[in-house]
Amino acid sequence: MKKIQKILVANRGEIAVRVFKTAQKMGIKTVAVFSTADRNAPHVQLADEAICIGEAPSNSSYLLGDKIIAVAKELNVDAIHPGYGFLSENADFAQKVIDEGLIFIGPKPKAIQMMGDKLAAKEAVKNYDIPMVPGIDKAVTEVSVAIETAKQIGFPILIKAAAGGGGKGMRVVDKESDLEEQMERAISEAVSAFGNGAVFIEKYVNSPRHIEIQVLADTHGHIVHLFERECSIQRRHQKVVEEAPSSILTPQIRKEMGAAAVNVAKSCDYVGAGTVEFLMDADKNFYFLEMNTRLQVEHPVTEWITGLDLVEQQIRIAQGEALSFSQKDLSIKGHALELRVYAEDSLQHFMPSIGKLETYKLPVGDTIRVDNGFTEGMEVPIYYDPMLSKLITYGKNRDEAIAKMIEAIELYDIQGIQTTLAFGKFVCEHPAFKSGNFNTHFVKEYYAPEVLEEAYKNEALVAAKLALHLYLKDMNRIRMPQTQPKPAVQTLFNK
Ligand code: MV4
Repeated sequence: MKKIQKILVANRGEIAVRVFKTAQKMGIKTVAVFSTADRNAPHVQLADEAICIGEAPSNSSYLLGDKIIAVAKELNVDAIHPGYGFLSENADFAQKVIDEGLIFIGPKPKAIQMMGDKLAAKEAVKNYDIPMVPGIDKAVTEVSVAIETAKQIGFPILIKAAAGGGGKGMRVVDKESDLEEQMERAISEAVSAFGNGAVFIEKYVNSPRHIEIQVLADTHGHIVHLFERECSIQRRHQKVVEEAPSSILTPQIRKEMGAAAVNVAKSCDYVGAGTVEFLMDADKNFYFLEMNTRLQVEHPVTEWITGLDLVEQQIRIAQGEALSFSQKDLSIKGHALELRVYAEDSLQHFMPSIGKLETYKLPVGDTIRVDNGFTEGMEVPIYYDPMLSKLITYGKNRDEAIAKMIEAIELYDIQGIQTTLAFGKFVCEHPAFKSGNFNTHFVKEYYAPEVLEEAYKNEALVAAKLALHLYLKDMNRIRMPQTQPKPAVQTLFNK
């Protein structure tokens, strides 16, 4: 296959920047597409060419597959990288890209489609010896069938939408008398959210951990896994902190999960970079959940512990190269953490914080990486995902990576909007997180705005004390050696 010489990224923000950096490293020309809200965005600045494709709302710009393909053809682009979100897991878009004679940097449309339907995914992996949560792998419409299934596997059960994923349309049912009502709700929710009312039933796994395996598959039949990421720190199915490796996997379980993930990739004839998600229960049993057929937000932690550039691997695979390493060449070195920094107010129910980045200074350091999509002076658009940047830190071990994360959080200087940085610090300093003894309920269990407010208050008090101390020292030394502090100030100082 011919070498890719020009790539268009059908995306925006930090991931577009991320892909352009590797393309440039590889000597590949780059094309950005952008909406009117992103005229001054870094991804537009960085690309060799940039084309405005429409108005700010995603469905007038970044979701216009046909328009993006037309731009790609017009500019003699060889390949389209979809990033994550937007068109990245749209099988019809991938097919159109191919039909127009371009390369889609990702798996075949068939794999995207199969893994996008959770029931089709279960069907695909059936003969590949993959551990599954007990349940029914067919669409359930009859309440009687649901009751039968629930009795077999035992309550509590979880009703899930076949077209769902990411937690949308899930319902826990504790007892038989709630089942009919919850089924009806789940089905009507699935119809309105996905236009597909198919639901299925699984045993509800209590307080699970979310562990996912990165895989790479080339077009020559080679598949490897790049170990795991743990993403249990989430807030309403939005990941907050991710890490690699997981603090609870043993080498044996890691090997078993890796082998299972490679088999999932095999089952759908996977090509490219993909992620196989598992749930892990308190006894370290793991169960296949779903496969994400894109490069994920949290890919940098895997890059840091393996030394691989995943975007480079995606591009090499897309131009027909065979993987240049095998499983035995891969090992884990050190520990990496990622914090997603959102333009949200952690004290106000994580409401989007809109406004201008009056000050926007990012941390720098040897074991600090920031994947960022914004610059000082930019408005944070209300139309897209509110993630500003990803802060990734590295250490020889987990404790070092956590300490570096806390240090790096404090090096940020963002004025003009609220961010989740302090919330990230709260997580990293929490005993449950530090000990590794946590699960997907961490945020629900431990976080309340009051906890952060208290931390802010203490910080303000320390700052006030320090300022006063310096002020008094200064007065004594230079200006008015005899002057006593005013009583009101004295009170604050002695508190
Ligand atoms: C589950 C589960 C418990 N038992 N399935 C949430 C997102 C979707 N991908 C699957 N999810 C879950 N499926 C069974 N049988 C608990 C969750 C879940 C979860 C999973 C991963 C990360 C965070 C989560 C938060 C709540 C629930």
